[in-house]
Amino acid sequence: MKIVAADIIVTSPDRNFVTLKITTDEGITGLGDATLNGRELSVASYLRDHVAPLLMGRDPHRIEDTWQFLYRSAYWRRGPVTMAAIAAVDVALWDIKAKAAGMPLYQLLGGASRTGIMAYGHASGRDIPELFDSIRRHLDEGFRSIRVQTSVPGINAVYGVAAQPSSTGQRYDYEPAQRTPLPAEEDWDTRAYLRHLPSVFEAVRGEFGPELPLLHDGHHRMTPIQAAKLGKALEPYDLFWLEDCTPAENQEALRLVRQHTTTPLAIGEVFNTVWDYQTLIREQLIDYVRSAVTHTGGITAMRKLLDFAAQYQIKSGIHGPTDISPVGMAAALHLDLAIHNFGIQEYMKHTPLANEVFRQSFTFTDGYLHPGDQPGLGVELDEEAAARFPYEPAYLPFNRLKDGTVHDW
Ligand code: EZ4
Ligand code: CO
Repeated sequence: MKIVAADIIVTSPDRNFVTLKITTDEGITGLGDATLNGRELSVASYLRDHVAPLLMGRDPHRIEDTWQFLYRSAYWRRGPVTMAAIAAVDVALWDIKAKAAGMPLYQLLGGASRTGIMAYGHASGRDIPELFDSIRRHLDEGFRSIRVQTSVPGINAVYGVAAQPSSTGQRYDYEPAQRTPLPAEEDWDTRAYLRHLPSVFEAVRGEFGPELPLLHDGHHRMTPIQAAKLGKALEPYDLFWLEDCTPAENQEALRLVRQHTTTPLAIGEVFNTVWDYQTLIREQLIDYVRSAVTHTGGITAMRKLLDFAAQYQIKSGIHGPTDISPVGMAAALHLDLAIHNFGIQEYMKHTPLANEVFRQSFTFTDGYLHPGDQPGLGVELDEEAAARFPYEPAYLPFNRLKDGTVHDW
């Protein structure tokens, strides 16, 4: 088999998605998700201008060889744009291989290690009653694990809270990117956040009991000592995990956090290679790997990363916000089903328009996801529908402290 075409489809059904479609001389096609929220066109260009010409005539079955060729021949290694582009090629080739085999992709990864994939949903509220309503809604939808994000008195707009005001007047639900010519400005105050958050978890545990797994995302905003303090303060509420407590490109920062708290730690949605985890995994400084399949070099690289993590009893917690397209989500689900050290899967439903463009066969039943049993990934792209929604510029917000200093968002 030979690759005869590699097309890049940019579409914006409620939000931007970049999709790679690889076609073979036998007429088999494979899809890969190349979406990098707020920087979409850079990956589209990387693929269209620099990678697609290299794929022509190659044997699509040679996935490992193609991965190593794209990684090493670029000379300029790693980084979110490069690794998102390599991931898209990798996932598209796995889609082709599985379709050629007539099997759902998870069968090629070793087969199912479980019957369903535990997913967590995202509850949020501007105050406690609104938060409780949101948690109840998620429980009614079937979620059995819930991420809790909340407004903080004294801060106008906090990451992860739906229905807050925005400096640009546009916001849709939990999706933080906004279709605006400039990034929205949000405000931040770590002391106010640290004072407020434990009382929210106390209220949630009081209302919903000790059983429900609860998660929280710190979104890279604390220093190590602040993160240690928060982890300790949250211990009575038995979190499933505290995510991205510090900007973890400094892996050593987690040593200090770890010495002070038994709250489980999850990190890595902005990472893109195994090297970003080297110290974190070897020293057992985290409990969950948060990488997206789409941003960390695809299934080939994620499998290696998660096998490395497994040696240290560290589990998966694959990134799954709406900026991962249904193609990227399906790739995550096939991997989740196959690996032994699965932890939990983030899941945020896409909008009806997105579902019109990407026809999916994965299911969500009683809190558990399953990738389905269609050959390949099980996602089809409706290119006519995609063409109806042209790219729209969108940016993630950024943060300033009270005195105007730019802070981590
Ligand atoms: O802010 O994917 O845990 N999930 C997250 C996400 C990220 C977005 C950024 O594009 O932190 O909501
Ligand atoms: Co996160």
